[in-house]
Amino acid sequence: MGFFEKIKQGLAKTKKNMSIQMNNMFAGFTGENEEFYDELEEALIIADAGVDTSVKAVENLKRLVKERGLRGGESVRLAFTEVLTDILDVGDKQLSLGTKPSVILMVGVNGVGKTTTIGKLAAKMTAEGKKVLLVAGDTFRAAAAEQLTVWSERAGAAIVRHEEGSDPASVVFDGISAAKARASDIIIVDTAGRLHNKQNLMNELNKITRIINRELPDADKEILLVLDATTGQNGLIQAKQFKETADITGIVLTKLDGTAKGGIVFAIADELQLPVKYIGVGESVDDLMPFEPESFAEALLQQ
Ligand SMILES: Nc1nc2c(ncn2[C@@H]2O[C@H](COP(=O)(O)OP(=O)(O)OP(=O)(O)O)[C@@H](O)[C@H]2O)c(=O)[nH]1
Ligand SMILES: [Mg+2]
Repeated sequence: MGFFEKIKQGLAKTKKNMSIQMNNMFAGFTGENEEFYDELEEALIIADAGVDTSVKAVENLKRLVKERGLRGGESVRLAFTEVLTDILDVGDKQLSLGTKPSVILMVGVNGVGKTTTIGKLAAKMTAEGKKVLLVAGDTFRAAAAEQLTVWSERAGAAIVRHEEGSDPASVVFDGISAAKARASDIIIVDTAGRLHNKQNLMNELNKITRIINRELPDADKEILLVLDATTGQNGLIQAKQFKETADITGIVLTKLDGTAKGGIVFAIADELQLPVKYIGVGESVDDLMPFEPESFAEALLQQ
């Protein structure tokens, strides 16, 4: 399956939710028509794009339609693709990992898909010839390190793990030492999504970040916040909390395949002004895709 087809398939539920009406709407577009714009706004809100972002998108479309004197439904659909692409086009979508080693720290609440995403990313990177080392920084549950070990084998990546209950920061310290000794290219650190309470979790993340900055002051670092698209607007609240504690450099939005609320990606980009760097469209190893605003908007609006 091609890249574009895969995004479309990943968005099938969202498309079904919003675009059946939308395609008819574009086809029926006849120029100045408030009802058309109201319905478009509603379709976005239904897909969880958030009220502010939906209103803004439709306002921007109205302006383009007027400026360019657009008439036909197809030209309006293309203009809307442009508007949505603009909203999604925030910051740097590439991972910035130039140094050897460089570090990816994966954070997010429990169950969002951190460990799975690490597995998928590690597989991509080892396939590109990179030496990847995984660090099992989720020491809260024994099963977490087990799960990461399975992924490390699948991906052909090394792993550093300690026993359940040990200090996550010390696993990270050992992981960094091992990466230096083995000349690894990329260190990917898994973290716990659930601790005894939220403050605990944030303190732990702080400790981990301090160790990374101390041991690798000059290394390129990405702190990726993983959000589960099926939780919709809840993900936004989580993101705001994490943003207060950590210097999040990008978002991975998982489980788009499992939701009709894929419009959340617009709210994330627009309200948080953080770049979405990857999207998860399934559970298997090749179900992680680099996020491309234009392809995403196209896939959403194309029949
Ligand atoms: N359908 C679908 N399922 C996914 C995707 N990403 C992850 N999952 C599933 O979501 C579940 C949770 O994933 P994990 O990777 O264990 O999540 P986690 O954030 O590491 O969870 P904790 O370790 O408990 O904090 C698993 O069953 C994954 O297979 C995705 O893009 N699509
Ligand atoms: Mg996990």
